[in-house]
Amino acid sequence: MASSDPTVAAVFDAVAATAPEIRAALPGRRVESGMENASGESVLAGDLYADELLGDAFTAIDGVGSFVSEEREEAVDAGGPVGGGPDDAYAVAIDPLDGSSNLRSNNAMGTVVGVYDAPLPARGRDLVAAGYVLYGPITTMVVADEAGVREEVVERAPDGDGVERSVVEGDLTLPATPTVYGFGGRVPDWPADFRAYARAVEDDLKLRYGGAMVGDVNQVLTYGGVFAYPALRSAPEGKLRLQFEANPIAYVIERAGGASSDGTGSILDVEPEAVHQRTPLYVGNEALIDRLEAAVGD
Ligand code: AFP
Repeated sequence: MASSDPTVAAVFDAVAATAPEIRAALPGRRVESGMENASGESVLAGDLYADELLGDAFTAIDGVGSFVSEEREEAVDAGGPVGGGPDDAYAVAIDPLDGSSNLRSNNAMGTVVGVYDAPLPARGRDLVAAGYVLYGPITTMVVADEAGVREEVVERAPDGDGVERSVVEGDLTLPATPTVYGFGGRVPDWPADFRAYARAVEDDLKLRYGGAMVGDVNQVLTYGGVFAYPALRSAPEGKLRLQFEANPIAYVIERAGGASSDGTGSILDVEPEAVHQRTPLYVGNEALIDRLEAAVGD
């Protein structure tokens, strides 16, 4: 069940088509590239490979005018004016390999994608679709758009030519009863108000934190609960990037019936200032996000 918008469908076709290639390349690309990305983080060969594959794929899509990536300093022109007009192209934002530090420990990783109908950096409200690939025991892709949220299994076709995609959940919604939580950063680095919230939440929920946002968010989307990479005492803006991590994940969770916050309101309303700007990210069941905003809100 592809998106009704042909460009959105083409973007997720490209993401699905590259998923087996990225996954197959991971074992050989656990090494440091010796480079740092625009966020000052060390880059693995796997990050660069995924970024190159996806960048080439998006550039080939007529309806994509530009894209930004965690691994690239500036937006890449993909051939067309971007804006909200009927003939304008979309802008795509990607985290090509989210959780790449999990490569050494052989844990879950993912690819995050957001499709905006505005030039980047853009507000999350300008998203027309968002989703992620999860490289877990199996490769799945979650896609959220105006029709809702669905989960697909993505496998290489038996003849090796292309991929087979099967929708395993056509109407993915956040379970009403929360059961898991996952909070990033180090406890001593949590501000006192968040630490108090965390202590209260952990009495009711089970800890599920694997160090890759995509895997941890997928736990919340599967079992209900809350994921946070909070504002830290050492980094009040948190760690995660708005354009290609927080906005797409917030869009998915809100489309699935949950809520998102930067501590004061929906992530999708955060004012965009720069492609690599960071934001605290809290997503999950609405009541847990309301409690979070009551605890840390200004
Ligand atoms: P890497 O891509 O460098 O592994 O970072 C992953 C991430 O951006 C996000 O996926 C995780 O939620 C978060 O960082 C984990 O950060 P910590 O390593 O500080 O827990």
